[in-house]
Amino acid sequence: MFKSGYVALIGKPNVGKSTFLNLMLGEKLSIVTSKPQTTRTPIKGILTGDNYQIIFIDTPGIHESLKKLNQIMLSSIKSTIEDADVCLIIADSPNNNYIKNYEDSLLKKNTILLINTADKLTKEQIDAIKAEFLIIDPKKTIVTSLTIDNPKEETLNAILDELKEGPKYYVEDEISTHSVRFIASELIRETLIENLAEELPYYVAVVIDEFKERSENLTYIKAIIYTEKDSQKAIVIGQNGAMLKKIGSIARKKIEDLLGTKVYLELWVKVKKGWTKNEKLIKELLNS
Ligand SMILES: Nc1nc2c(ncn2[C@@H]2O[C@H](COP(=O)(O)OP(=O)(O)OP(=O)(O)O)[C@@H](O)[C@H]2O)c(=O)[nH]1
Ligand SMILES: [Mg+2]
Repeated sequence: MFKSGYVALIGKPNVGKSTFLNLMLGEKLSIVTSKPQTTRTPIKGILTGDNYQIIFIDTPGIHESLKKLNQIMLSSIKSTIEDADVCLIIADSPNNNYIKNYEDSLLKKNTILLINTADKLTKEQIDAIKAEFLIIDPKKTIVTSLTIDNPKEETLNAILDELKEGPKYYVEDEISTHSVRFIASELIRETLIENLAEELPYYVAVVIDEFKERSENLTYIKAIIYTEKDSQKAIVIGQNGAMLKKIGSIARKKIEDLLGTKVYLELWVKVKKGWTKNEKLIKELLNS
């Protein structure tokens, strides 16, 4: 029997959802940083085996902010849960009150609870997390540490137990529906998050303006980094352009690994006044 289905990855910011996706796919598809709220748009990753196909949807972390950008990021999560066949919830600490807001949708689904960073948790904390999720009645609970234990087989089997017979939606070698262009813009954003202090990463967006294969071994990419204010633009550029140069050189190497060619990366910084507060601009910058 061939099994297939959609698996939504749900959890608070920074619990390891994107780390999990990359582990399952064996590829870096979703960006990962040590800071919360890294993932902004749902990222689809496809894992195909001899008798199964799983489509993972990596979502932005659930949190309780009222800011416009955050609300737009969250609005997609409920529908992702509703469209999924299985929900895999990742938690790395107690206090998962958000779950109450999704209880009705989650109770209709088969759910798996993955307790991550077990290396850092006490037995009491693990028991507290398990108790919090009793209300959604998980089919299975896995206690692990994604970066240490490599729980790929165990989670894969748990997911396959919950999936039903279904079609092969995508061809075998397709691991994502996202373009390399989009993934390249995410790698630039990941580099910005890693190198900019404090809150600033939340006010930047990256849009690829040109993406051209100049030859078999050289790709030319022009990307625009948008900030909300002139003062933020100045920080991204840095003194004598030092910060932008550093971002460019780190991001270029990541994109070269992705594409397998040399990359000529040109970065521009522009101001789009108040973009994180304007629904139309948010949609434009997040989806281009
Ligand atoms: N110590 C430890 N760190 C981990 C583990 N799993 C993930 N991390 C780290 O936790 C951080 C967050 O991981 P992400 O995968 O970006 O988390 P996320 O849930 O996708 O976060 P958002 O996209 O912001 O919602 C990264 O620095 C990971 O390397 C683990 O098992 N142990
Ligand atoms: Mg993420």
